[in-house]
Amino acid sequence: MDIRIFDAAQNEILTILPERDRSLARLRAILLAGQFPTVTVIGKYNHGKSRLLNELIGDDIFSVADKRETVTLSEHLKHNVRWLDAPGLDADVAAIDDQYAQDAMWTEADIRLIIHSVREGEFDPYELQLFQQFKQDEQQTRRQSVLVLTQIDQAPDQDVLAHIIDSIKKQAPDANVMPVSATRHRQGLVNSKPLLVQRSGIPELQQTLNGMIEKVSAIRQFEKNKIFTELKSEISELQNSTQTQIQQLNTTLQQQAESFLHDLNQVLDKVRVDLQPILQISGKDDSLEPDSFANMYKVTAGKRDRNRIQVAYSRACIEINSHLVRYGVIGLPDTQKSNVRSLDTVMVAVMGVSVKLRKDLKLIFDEESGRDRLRREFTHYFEVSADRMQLKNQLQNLEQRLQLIVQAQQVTETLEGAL
Ligand SMILES: Nc1nc2c(ncn2[C@@H]2O[C@H](COP(=O)(O)OP(=O)(O)OP(=O)(O)O)[C@@H](O)[C@H]2O)c(=O)[nH]1
Ligand SMILES: [Mg+2]
Repeated sequence: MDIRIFDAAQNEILTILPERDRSLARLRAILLAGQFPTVTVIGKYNHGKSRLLNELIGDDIFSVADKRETVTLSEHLKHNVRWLDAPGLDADVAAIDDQYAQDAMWTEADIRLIIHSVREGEFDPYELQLFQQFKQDEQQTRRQSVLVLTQIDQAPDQDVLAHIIDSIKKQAPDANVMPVSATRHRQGLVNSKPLLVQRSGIPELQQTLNGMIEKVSAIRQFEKNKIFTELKSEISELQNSTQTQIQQLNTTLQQQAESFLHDLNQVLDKVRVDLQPILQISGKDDSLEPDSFANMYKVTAGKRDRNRIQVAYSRACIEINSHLVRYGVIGLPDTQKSNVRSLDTVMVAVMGVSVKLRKDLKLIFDEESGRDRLRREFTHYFEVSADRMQLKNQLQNLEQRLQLIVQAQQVTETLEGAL
């Protein structure tokens, strides 16, 4: 599989499962390593990691020094194995060096050589904690490791050495512990002293490694299956919970709309009943009597009637407004706002400010066409009200997320088929 295809798929999956970055990085490393098992060294600086790798490879490939030496990852392919040298771990190490070390131990390694020099005595708390993390990881991924105790030639005598090894075995009870000396191995080879080579512990380590290397391919398969099984189940859980949220939100939106309309109808019915005494008059309609210059300052029957109509109209509006307020339908949407704040209300937008004539009152509140218009317009403003819009945005976001989840599900399946 082309790595660019993998990377695109990886991004899609990480969009919805960001906490799975390590698993995806591991899949990517397996893909890039191809057929070659990766053996990495892990341990504090100056414990002899690079030198041990050189002995195992049989060549001075990685640079060795009596100071902090390795600062980046370097790899070498030999005997169909990818040997990976990594910087030493330490509390005061630069973040970038440490990232390389982290990549080596968590992402790249098929087999971990956990390196500890007997010169240092037993594990320090940091090493112990790290060791326990590896054990945990081994239980989950089945990746293999060896605890290599280096520089055994530096122990003052056999008793001290045996004591150190013993106490480390107590700290790491189920570890595969192998004591070695790179110096002894090299001296044995250079001076043709097979016994010294034997006593260096390197041939035994090599043998152990060969057995482990044979298992790598099956273990990788196990790792891949496990990662994909987990990814698929997490994605499908996300899908279910998102679908449930969408359903709930849809139900809420629908119930709100139904209850808004139901209550509005009740208010409109009540207003209609309340207005009947004013709408149903027998005889002359005084409101139609025109004002004239002559009675400008007089109280006339026409003025009194029109005043009654205006008051009835205001009452109806107040009644309807209290319904709107209950549903948060108050201000106009931003796009419709004017620069006169007091007029920017849904009430004014739909109802206007005054009604003087009986026929207008009847048209607005009593006739079906008028009532339909009120229902239509108030429902419109209800739908664009702030709370309602917020819920709809939430719904839209969830639907977009669901789409991303479904995409991630598809690419996960494609990846699984291709890897
Ligand atoms: N006596 C003795 N010295 C060793 C042995 N292995 C490594 N050394 C020495 O220990 C020092 C550190 O070795 P390196 O292999 O560079 O150590 P490292 O763990 O790779 O160190 P960093 O790259 O800094 O993390 C060097 O001087 C090595 O020659 C050994 O088995 N015996
Ligand atoms: Mg090194």
